This record gives sequence, structure tokens and C-alpha cells, in this order.
Amino acid sequence: MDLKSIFNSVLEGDAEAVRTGVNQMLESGASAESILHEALIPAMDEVGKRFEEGDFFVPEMLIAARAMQSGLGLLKPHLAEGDVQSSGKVVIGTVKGDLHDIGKNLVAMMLEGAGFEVVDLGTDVDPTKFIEEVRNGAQIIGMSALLTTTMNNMKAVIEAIEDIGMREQVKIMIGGAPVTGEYAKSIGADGFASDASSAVRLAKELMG
Ligand code: B1M
Repeated sequence: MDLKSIFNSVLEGDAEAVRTGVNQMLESGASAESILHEALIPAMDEVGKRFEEGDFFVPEMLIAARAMQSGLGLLKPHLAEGDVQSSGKVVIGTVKGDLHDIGKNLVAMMLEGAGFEVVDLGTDVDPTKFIEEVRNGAQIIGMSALLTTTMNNMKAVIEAIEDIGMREQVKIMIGGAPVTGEYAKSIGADGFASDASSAVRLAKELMG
């Protein structure tokens, strides 16, 4: 099994083959980072491309995503940096109306690995849930969006936090394929990260 076979198994939505491939690669000494960045993530990019071109439909996209997630689960212990001290409490979720969670899960996983306490609210998260967590002492709110139609819900969450007068008590970071640094600034977020490793760096910066 090699990186190319794992890539192909994700495209075929063959979760069992992905798990076998990932395990074999790890046993043979491959790094979790290379499996992630050279097989699993590129496979999802290819899925997106095929979807745009009309070669894949939602069901194919869904089973490929499941296969990707099953490989990701095996990488989790290897991606952890293993800091023991708590670096802070991050509450993360995919915004209202959006069901994409692979990127958000990856960010949550890496933050946990870096020693953050992570509360994962899941997908399609209503702004009221984020507000509840701000009241419960979240130090960072992390929002993910993959759709151009849902990214504006990030703004709604920030406005809701401002409305309850708690904007100064919490840092806000955002990410997801359509999100940019410019967009983050325009909605008053404290930062944007383009991938999971930069999300960890950003969270550490935000915690000062
Ligand atoms: Co959807 N989908 N999808 N999809 N899907 C996209 C996003 C799309 C770009 C595909 C395409 O057309 N090329 C397109 C959006 C177009 C647009 O808005 N402009 C799209 C569409 C249209 C849709 C539907 C509307 C399709 C339909 O029903 N007709 C529908 C919407 C459902 C909904 O959410 N309401 C839909 C559904 C789905 C599935 C459910 C089938 C499945 C998701 C399964 C799941 O997540 N459990 C799915 C998938 C798999 C994709 C693609 C193919 C892959 C997304 C992914 O997992 N990427 C995607 C195409 C693409 O992105 N290339 C696509 C891998 C992941 C590791 O990357 O999520 O970008 P990403 O995360 C990165 C960074 O962005 C960053 O770090 C991560 C790690 O590096 N990051 C953060 C993410 N969140 C962060 C938060 C941070 C910091 C960094 O701080 C808090």
C-alpha cells in the first residue's frame, strides 16, 4: 500500500481499504503528516473537483468523506504534539446551515494535540450555542464554514456576542475553504487560519 492507493481508496469511498492503507503506511514508518497532506487532503480536493465537473454527486462525495474520516481517526494519536499543560479553552463548531466537518475535526484534533481543551459543538451550530459557551468561559470561539452561503453566519455569531456585551472576553478565529483573512477582518474576527497547523499557531497567539 502506498500514498497513491490511499488517495484512490478515498475516491472510491472504500473506508476499509483506507484504514488498511493508513495502518500499513504508519507501520512502515511513514509520517502521519505525509499521509494527511499527500493522500487524504488531496483526495478530498479531487472529490471537490469531480463534483464541480459533474463526475461525482452528493452520495459519492459523502462516502468519500466517510472514508477520509476513517483514515483521519487513525492519524489522530500521531498528529498530537502532546503538550501536557492546558493552553486554553477553545469552543469550535461549523456554522448554522453547514454540514461540512472534516476540516473542523482536523483543526479540533490538532488543537487538542497542542494542549487546548476543546469543546466541539459539531455542525449546523446555532449562534445561541456559541453564545452559551461564551457565557460558560470559552477563551476562543472557532468557527468553520465551507459554503459561501453559510460563511455569513460567522458574522451573525460575532454580532450576537457583541450584543450581549462580551466581545472583549473572548477571541474569535475562523477558517474554511471560502474564508480569507480579509473576510475575517471585515466581520471583526480576531484571526483566520488557512489550515490546521496555522490554526494551532493562531490559537496560541490569541492566547498571548
Ligand atoms: Co460539499 N461542497 N456540499 N459536501 N464539499 C464543497 C465545500 C464545494 C466547494 C464542492 C465544489 O463544488 N467544488 C461546494 C461549495 C461551493 C460554494 O459554496 N462555493 C460544496 C457544496 C455545493 C455542497 C452541497 C451544497 C452539495 C449539494 O447538496 N448540492 C452540500 C451542502 C450541505 C450543507 O452543508 N448544508 C454539500 C455536502 C457535502 C457532503 C455532506 C457530501 C460532504 C461533507 C461531509 C463531511 O464534512 N462530513 C461534502 C464534501 C466532502 C465536500 C468537499 C469535496 C470536501 C470538503 C473537505 O472535507 N475538505 C468540498 C470541496 C473542497 O473543499 N475541495 C465540498 C478537506 C478538509 C480537510 O479541508 O474543510 O477546507 P477544509 O478544512 C481545512 C481548512 O479550510 C482549514 O483547516 C482545514 C484543514 O487544513 N479550516 C479551518 C477549516 N475550518 C477551519 C476552522 C478554523 C481554522 C481553519 O478555525 C476555527
